[in-house]
Amino acid sequence: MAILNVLTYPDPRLRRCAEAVKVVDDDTRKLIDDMAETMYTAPGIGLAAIQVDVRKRVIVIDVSEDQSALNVFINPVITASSGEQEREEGCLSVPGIYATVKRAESIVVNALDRSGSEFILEANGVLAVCIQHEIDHLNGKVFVDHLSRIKRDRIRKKLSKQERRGSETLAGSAVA
Ligand code: K1U
Ligand code: ZN
Repeated sequence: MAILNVLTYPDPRLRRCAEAVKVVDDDTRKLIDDMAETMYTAPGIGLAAIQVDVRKRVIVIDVSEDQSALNVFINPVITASSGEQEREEGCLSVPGIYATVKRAESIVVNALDRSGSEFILEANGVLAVCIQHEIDHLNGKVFVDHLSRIKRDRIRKKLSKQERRGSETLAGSAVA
């Protein structure tokens, strides 16, 4: 398995739309295993293939306390949604930023599993939030798009500051 590089907002590659997986084969399963390892190492509770620069409709999610319940969704489609919930979200592509987003409370999702078999899952609470967040990624959307322009601008500035500080530290340690 391998740890993949996660793209950081506002990288334009996060804006691309992922394409449906035609055949679930060993390459797809290798991608899933690498994505799961990347998510667990980060650590995070979800990851979409577009975040690791792969334009395929593949998502991994594990909202358990002990990383014991990996959910894999290939070509996921939300077929029903109801209610509303507001939760604080984070994103491995928007490091250090957390904000409250409004989403559906319950969803029904159809997808393929890692063997290519179709399944239907009814989800609510944090799992439903995470599925909606990751499907947004597959459609080129990042959670900050749900926020006001003012908040988005503030986040962009904070991230560029963080990036500048990171490169200054790197440059400093190269000299030392
Ligand atoms: O980048 C991502 O899509 C992953 C993201 C998923 C997510 C989190 C919260 C709400 C919706 C979607 C993350 O995993 S951010 C990190 C995080 O939430 C977390 C990290 C360690 C332990 C528990 C949570
Ligand atoms: Zn995300």
